[in-house]
Amino acid sequence: MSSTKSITEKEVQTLIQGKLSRYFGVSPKEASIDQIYKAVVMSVRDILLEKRQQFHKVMKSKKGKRVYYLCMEFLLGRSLKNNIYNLGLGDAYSKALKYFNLTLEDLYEQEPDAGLGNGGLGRLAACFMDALATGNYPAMGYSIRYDYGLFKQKIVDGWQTELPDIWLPGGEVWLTQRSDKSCTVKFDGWVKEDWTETGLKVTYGGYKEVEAVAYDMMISGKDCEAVSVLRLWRARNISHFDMKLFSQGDYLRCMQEENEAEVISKVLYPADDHYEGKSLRLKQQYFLVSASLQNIINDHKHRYGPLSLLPQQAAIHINDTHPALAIPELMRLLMDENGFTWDDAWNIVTSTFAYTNHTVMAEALETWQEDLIARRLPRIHMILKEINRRFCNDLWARFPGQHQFIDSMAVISNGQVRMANLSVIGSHKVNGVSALHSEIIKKSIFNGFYQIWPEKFTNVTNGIAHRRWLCQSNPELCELLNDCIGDGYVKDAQQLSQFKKFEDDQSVLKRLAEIKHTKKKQFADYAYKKEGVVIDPDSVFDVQAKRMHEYKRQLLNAMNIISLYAELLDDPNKNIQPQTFIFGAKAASGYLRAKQFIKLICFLAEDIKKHPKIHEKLNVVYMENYNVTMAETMIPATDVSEQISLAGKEASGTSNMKFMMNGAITIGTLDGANVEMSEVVGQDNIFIFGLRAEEVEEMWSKGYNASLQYNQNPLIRRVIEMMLRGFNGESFSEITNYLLTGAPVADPYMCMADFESYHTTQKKIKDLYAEDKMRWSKISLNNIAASGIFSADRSIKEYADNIWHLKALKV
Ligand code: 26V
Repeated sequence: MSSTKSITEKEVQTLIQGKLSRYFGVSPKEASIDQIYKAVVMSVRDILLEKRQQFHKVMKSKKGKRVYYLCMEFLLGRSLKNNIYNLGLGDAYSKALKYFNLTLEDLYEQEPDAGLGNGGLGRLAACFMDALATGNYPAMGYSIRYDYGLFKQKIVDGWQTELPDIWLPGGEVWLTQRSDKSCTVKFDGWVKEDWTETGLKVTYGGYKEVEAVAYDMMISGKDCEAVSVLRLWRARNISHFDMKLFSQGDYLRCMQEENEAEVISKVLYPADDHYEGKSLRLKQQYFLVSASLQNIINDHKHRYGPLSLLPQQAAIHINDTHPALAIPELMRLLMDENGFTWDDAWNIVTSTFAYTNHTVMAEALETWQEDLIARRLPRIHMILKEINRRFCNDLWARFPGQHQFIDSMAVISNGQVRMANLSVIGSHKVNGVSALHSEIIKKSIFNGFYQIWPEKFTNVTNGIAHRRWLCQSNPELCELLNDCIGDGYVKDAQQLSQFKKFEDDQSVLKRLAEIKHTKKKQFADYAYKKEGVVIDPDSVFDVQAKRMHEYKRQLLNAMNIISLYAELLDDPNKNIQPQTFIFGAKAASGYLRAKQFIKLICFLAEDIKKHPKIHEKLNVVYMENYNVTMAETMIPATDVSEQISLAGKEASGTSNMKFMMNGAITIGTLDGANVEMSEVVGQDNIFIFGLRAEEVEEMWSKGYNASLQYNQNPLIRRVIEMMLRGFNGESFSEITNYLLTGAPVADPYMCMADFESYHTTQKKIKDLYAEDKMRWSKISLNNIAASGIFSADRSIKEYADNIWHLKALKV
């Protein structure tokens, strides 16, 4: 296969010019920047398509196994820079663009973020597509082509408001419509069962059909043969115009039907914190699952023939429970459309699926009302009942009389369908996303299943696409790394460990500090341009960037800032390390508590500004509309990474890994992947504080008393007092009530229990920054050197080896 690196500047220029003339009818001189951006994307897309086709040929001839990754979210961000970097085309494109009087950076700025995800779960899926391609694994992701991605956040007077994210005008150019892959998905209607000589015959009638139209996006890997494909489904009304209705003048009904079908792929659900049993969400899930499985089955039959071979040829991954209806849907397709018996179908299903759990938060666990499923998906409902009946029968035989134990594992109970239980029962492997989380699920939500099938449970610690999060967003640091250890880490992140040899090299440490300063200046410029805020790059940048949620405890961070503010109000001349606390976070639109936290932080920021002398030392910045692209400039500029969730609640976290790899020093609890970070980097190079997961459990079982913390700690009292008195003219009594007297429990995420420990650890980390810059750089270097294990390449290899039994394709 010819390498894309051999494509010349001249060829690129001709490609772009061709696109401009063919699609926009303009010459290079007449073209607008938007047209040039699109022409450039089209040219990259062509290169990717060509590469994919060649890989496809090899895949076909080798008849190897493939992995299909089902996920309701892919938080991709921008793609142009990633693809040009991965394909090694930076030089050719930069030079070709001179002819158009543009730089690559100009064009990167034209691209909207593809924000088809909420947070960690969706970004992980995107990072995995990159690692799959780089590892030469034959892979396909499936999701929905939402018209609107995650909302745009606008903060008006401290209050978050949401605006639609219209990404398609600039983003669609990455997508190739595949009319040949369309299929239909059926909803509603009735099911009739007839016992015939050959067995049970199921007839499904009276349904409404929706067309699923495929759109493919190619995702490149680095210096490899493979290209991953992300197939996104769009819902389209089947009969565009019912002419009869139309000629009778029933235009509105006609339109309404079209609307009902197409609304399925209109918008991404903007919550990742609590589950709501909405009919539209159920339809989205089934739409994704049904279209994808039909597609997988058709391809399989076309390529290999008998479906009995499916488990040898396909690994299908259920990413969180959102695509769990894939389990009954594959049963349906095998039995109703391909004549399999229940037992044979069930064998295929349970050897094909694997499932990842991403949360233990009770309110995020999906349970659908049984009657909603019965109405919308009558055939799936029947199959679910049968899965449940057979499973419970088996359990009764094994555990006679243990009613409660059996009920806790049932798929259907009390009129609710439990998707997590379904996912475990229908999969051959179940994994958590960090060592701690994988232990917790075995002890808590899946304990019963763990007793029955201990071998089913495993761990794969999350990882990040380090080529995006390090190589592309921090080229300055990569230059230093290249000088010290060569560039082997680009394809093998574990080689970052060689950087440790330089921990006492003063010139390297000095360069590291300079690079951080450069990245901080870049971010300060960006923040000024974007939001008009002034940030001092000589202050320490302390960053918490992630979804706004009680369990992530941005409130604990705010409480510590308030205590610093109190100290400086008492003594404005106090000599402290100037600090900038930066927040980036969206709240789910209906999550009022999270919105109050945003307001608290914004008003606190305003209040501090009223004291210029204090403001010089203590600055709070709330960055509006945090997204992937913002993260790419914010993370490399960070000195202190805040990973302060209540222990036991954050399944893994992935921003913690991105910060670490960019040399930030972590202040965090022993939660999620922080535990493994502290193991690999060593206690001396991370600032751990607070209760451990088992201490949290113990405290709850004994009865957590929030007001005790308040009574015992004068600093907490002062903080609460200040919140009550208010900032920027507004009292935050709802938050103080939440902490002190909240129902059903006060301070449910134990901000007060961890306050003291957090506050002292904050002081330690800031003192270190103020007093010993060389030691700071040394710790920073150690974090970079130890971070290689958190590459998504490693995670994907573990999935491939231990869960999917998938081999990389050697070309
Ligand atoms: C839940 C729900 C509930 C219903 C409404 C829509 C919706 C959308 C997403 C979710 C999933 C929440 C789970 C999640 O995002 N977990 C995060 O997964 C990351 C990747 O494994 C992990 O690093 C984070 O710790 C974990 O919170």
